[in-house]
Amino acid sequence: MRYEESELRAIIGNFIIEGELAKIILYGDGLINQTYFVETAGESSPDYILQNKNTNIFKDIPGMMNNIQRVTAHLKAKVKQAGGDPEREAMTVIESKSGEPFYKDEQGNFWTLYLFISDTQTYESADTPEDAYAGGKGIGKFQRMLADMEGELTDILPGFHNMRYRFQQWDAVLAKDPVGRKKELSAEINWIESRRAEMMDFWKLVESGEIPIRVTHNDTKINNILFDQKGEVLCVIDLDTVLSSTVLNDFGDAIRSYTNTGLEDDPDLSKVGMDMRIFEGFTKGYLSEARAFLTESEKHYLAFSAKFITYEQVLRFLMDYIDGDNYYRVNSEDHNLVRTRAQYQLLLSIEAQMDAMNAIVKESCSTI
Ligand code: ADP
Ligand code: GN1
Ligand code: MG
Repeated sequence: MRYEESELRAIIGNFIIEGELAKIILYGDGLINQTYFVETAGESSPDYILQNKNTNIFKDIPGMMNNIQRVTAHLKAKVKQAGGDPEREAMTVIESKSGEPFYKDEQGNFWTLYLFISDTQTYESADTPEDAYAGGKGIGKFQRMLADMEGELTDILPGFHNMRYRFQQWDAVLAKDPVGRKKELSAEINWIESRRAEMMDFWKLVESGEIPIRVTHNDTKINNILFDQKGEVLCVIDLDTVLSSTVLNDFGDAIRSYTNTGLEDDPDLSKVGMDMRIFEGFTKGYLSEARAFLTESEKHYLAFSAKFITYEQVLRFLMDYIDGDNYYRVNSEDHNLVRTRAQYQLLLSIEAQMDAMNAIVKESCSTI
């Protein structure tokens, strides 16, 4: 839904902001929330980022914002300790006039406001191993700073990267086949079924505690990092999905998006594949920060996590297609199927390069 400027002004009136409101413009390339840049008059007052939260996906905004406040408070303390600027190196949540980290309007829509972090750049893809190294370092540092945060976060997206839960959803959708699409998908369904046992074997290690649960970001795409003008990572943003999970999900999902030579939904499968140079850059950057806290089991499954998350993405796109396209925004009737096939192509490329990926992880663990 698009809002008029007068409506947005009224919404911002419910938050405590510094300075006088100048203008509000639609902003960024996010796919989930509606984001606006809020400019105030003059140099002395900060600008802001206003977001209309997607309540179809996020059912517990108060729980989500409580998680974000805990995470940002912890990050800010770490940044201060290291002599950095806590308002630039961590997100700052602005409270509403009633003291809540969000504003709920009369229609039940949820709005959040953050300090705008100025003089930054964002990227849509990692063009060079150096970009990938910087991104990997950013995610590794984010996890390192949160590694000693006490207590689990509220699970606001139950089962998000949980393979047991995903298979429950999968079995239910296949049994229901609500729009009759299953009959043409025997090859695609077999892609999932033929790897089911391998994926569950890994997930059981998370369930048994062999692979630890930590604070994780869960949406580690490159456009969720703000870089400074020199190309160094400044701040990890888009904290909507911070959860207690395995750090391997963050590594795997970043590899899935950074290393793909094609698009996530590329109809031309010859363009899709994993670029090993980008894998190497991201992995080295990540391990330069994460090597210090990762356990041997986590290091052992690092390369595998890229396969795991890419497989999960194939499953999620295919499941949404069979379900009749209820979750992901689609541009055409077969968009989720196109996405499924493109992500499967990426999965095959990852599988074919697994030995080389493991060798890079091993080398990077011992030489950094
Ligand atoms: P979505 O959940 O829809 O992906 P994001 O939270 O990632 O939304 O925000 C969308 C875009 O807005 C980001 O990619 C970034 O360019 C910009 N952005 C978000 N928060 C800030 C901030 N605090 N300071 C500067 N830019 C921001
Ligand atoms: C969704 O909107 P975006 O692209 O940041 C999804 C991710 C998927 C991704 C695939 C909350 O994230 O898990 O990997 O699409 N986010 C949610 O592009 O489901
Ligand atoms: Mg985003």
